[in-house]
Amino acid sequence: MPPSSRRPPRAILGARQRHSRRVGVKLNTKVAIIGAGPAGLTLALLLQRGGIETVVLELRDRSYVEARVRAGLLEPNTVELLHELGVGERLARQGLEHKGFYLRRQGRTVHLDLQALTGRCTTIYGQQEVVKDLIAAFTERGGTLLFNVEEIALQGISSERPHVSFACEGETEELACDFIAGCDGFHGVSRTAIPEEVLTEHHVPYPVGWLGILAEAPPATDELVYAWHPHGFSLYSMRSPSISRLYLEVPADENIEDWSDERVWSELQLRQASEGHTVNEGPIIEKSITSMRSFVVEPMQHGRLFLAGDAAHIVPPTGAKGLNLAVNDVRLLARAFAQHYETGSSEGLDAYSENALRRVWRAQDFSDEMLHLLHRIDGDPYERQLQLSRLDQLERSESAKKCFAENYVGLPATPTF
Ligand code: FAS
Ligand code: PHB
Repeated sequence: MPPSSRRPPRAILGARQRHSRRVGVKLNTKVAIIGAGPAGLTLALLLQRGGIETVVLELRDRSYVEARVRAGLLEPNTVELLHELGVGERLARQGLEHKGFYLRRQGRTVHLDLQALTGRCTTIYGQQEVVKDLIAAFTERGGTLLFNVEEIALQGISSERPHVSFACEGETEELACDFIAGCDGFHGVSRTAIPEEVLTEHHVPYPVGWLGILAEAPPATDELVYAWHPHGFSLYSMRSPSISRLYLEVPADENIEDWSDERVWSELQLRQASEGHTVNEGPIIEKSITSMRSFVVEPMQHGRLFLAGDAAHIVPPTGAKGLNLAVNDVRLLARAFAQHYETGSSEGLDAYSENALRRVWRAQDFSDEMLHLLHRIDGDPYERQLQLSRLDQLERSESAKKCFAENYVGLPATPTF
């Protein structure tokens, strides 16, 4: 399908008619999904597989959504679900399966063997590749996905028949539905549709950020390297045998202009240094600073609006949990919708928020632990010594390694967790 132009291709219009009977200006569906990121698209495919109609509304155009560089590490639960949905072919071919990762401090490198400790592995496969695979499968299977949608507004979320008004192609439309899934990320509109007094917001901004680069350089390591250094944290990751992805801890208010490519490489060489190890350098094709925060909103549901992914929670990317949590949320939500349409029971829907939050808080705790284990933050000498002691314990203690590894790969998925 051609990248989206301002006028949605006939197919989508056709699909729109097919999946929504136009009644006057009203469109109808069962579940309106706001946002075509990993959460919204995975939910759309899960419901499509169960024969539950959806319409996905996305603010940006297709090429933008498919080019956005973000996550890169997939938990085994996520990989299993993508295969289950029949969108794992390219992932199987191009994904890099990692049996473990390295922890480095003061030139000393320890390998955590995830497979030996948990029986499971992680996979490196770029988020934008996941999004491409999900969009292709959903639209090829006849799904309704509208890009360039503006002025989205949610109404009647506490009523039996909520609806979403939006503008597309300069036309104002109204989409009536049974349920709305707010998968529009941290800056989306869904969460704001819930009355403030209903929600509890937990927000922890961190005084550090990550300067991330994508470089055309073959990774000089077979698995990820998380490095502790007096100057601050660094991470050696990758996207393919020819593309490296690297991160440097910087102060939260750092200005990217102050970081020439030379300065980035020399700081990475310093922080990642270890006997016989250097960082392979090459042309930097993407360079950005990501702020760090922890955010959780409770509950993740109000009336017939259900939040999933970054719309409800943000974790610092240290533990690589964001995308994996988004997929876990919609795995639980899709089960609950299927139960509702098959049996009329709302048991799963009523328990969705509590079930999803159980894994969200686990990931929050682990991501916060990894951040405080490896980042310089304010450089407090006492805290730095505690970090080195924790890293030393991770080298010596099998039970510490096992607990860390279990959190890193993510505990197996269950119907309620
Ligand atoms: P997303 O933000 O991905 O998607 C929301 C969608 O909604 C977007 O397409 C947006 O355009 C759309 N939208 C927004 N407002 C809208 C509106 N009003 N109307 C319609 N649509 C709207 N996570 C990991 O698991 N592993 C990692 O390695 C990792 N690394 C990261 C590195 C960086 C630099 C960053 C920034 C994040 C990283 N993350 C990582 C976290 C990240 O990947 C998110 O958790 C993930 O994108 C969440 O997916 P969604 O909830 O679908 O939200
Ligand atoms: C990434 O490759 O983007 C990545 C990997 C592991 C992390 C965070 C980010 O912990």
